[in-house]
Amino acid sequence: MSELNNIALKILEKGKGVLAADESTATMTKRLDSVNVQSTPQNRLLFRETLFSASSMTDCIGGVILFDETIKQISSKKNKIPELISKMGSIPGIKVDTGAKVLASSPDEKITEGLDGLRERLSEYYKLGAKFTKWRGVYSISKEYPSKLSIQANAHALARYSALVQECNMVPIVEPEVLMDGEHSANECYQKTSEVIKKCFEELILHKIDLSGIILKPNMILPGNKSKDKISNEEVAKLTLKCLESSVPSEVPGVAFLSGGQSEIEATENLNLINKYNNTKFIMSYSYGRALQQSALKFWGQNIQNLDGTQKIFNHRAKMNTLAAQGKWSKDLEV
Ligand code: 5MM
Repeated sequence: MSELNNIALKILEKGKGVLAADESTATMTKRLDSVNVQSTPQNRLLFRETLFSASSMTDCIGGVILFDETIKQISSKKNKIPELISKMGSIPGIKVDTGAKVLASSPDEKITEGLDGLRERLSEYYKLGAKFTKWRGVYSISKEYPSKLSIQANAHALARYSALVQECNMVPIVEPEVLMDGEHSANECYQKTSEVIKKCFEELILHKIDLSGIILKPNMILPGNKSKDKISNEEVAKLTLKCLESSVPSEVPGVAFLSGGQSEIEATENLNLINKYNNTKFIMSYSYGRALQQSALKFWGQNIQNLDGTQKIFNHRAKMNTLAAQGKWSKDLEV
């Protein structure tokens, strides 16, 4: 077993998943504004270190994706953030893309940037303690999108990123996110997501990536958030599994879904059903941002001194998702 495969399996062992706490400052500011907390480096740190010191970090959270600001911060108890995460029994990771920008020649679409100088940044993050990384490509669905150009360009960037990350002995999380925004049906999401993922693997293979040392972070197969098409959670799970079974090479050890705007319960319920029906050899877990943090953030916004209460809410969500990653969750555990 390669060292990278070991790290990937460790992150996802025993139903553990990933806490995506890698919101850029602009996104984190939106999140904090929504709960009326001022977005300062200290407040961003306080909320995040509260989560990173919660007990579920040991039992449920196999890895944390950090943002550049956070990986360099020192906690109120004088721990470097990656050290705090490691002490809790989890693995620190880092988002290394520099964001999705307008794609020249197809200005309604996005291309993720950040390859220039990436080798040097990776070696700095490695020294700071990161063992894995993340890069997110974003695709929207409409009649003409995602275009062949955006599918090709983002896959190419994800592959070049992955090659540099593995060269630096870290595990790349490969995140092609087909957005939920729009009126499209679940079937259209299935078709487009399959095309996107297949192209990513075509490029990853071309760039000689060790597929046993990556984690795929895809969206689930869902109808658009403005769609008339409504499907059951069972259908979401079955379509998602069908899509991944036919587009992900068998060497890949695991999949960690993004939540993509689903409610906390929906993201947990769908993950649970995916695991109930999973006949593939892939581990199916979570790498949630909003679906792990939303309730905790809302509570903290109203009770900024109550760190125990904030952790309690976060611990519950982490526990529910870790049960779901083993197909052991049920609705009555939510009360
Ligand atoms: C946590 O949000 C991440 C960073 O977003 P920005 O760079 O736009 O600030 C994002 O990449 C996240 O890791 C994934 O989209 C999954 O998060 P959700 O909330 O969809 O589970």
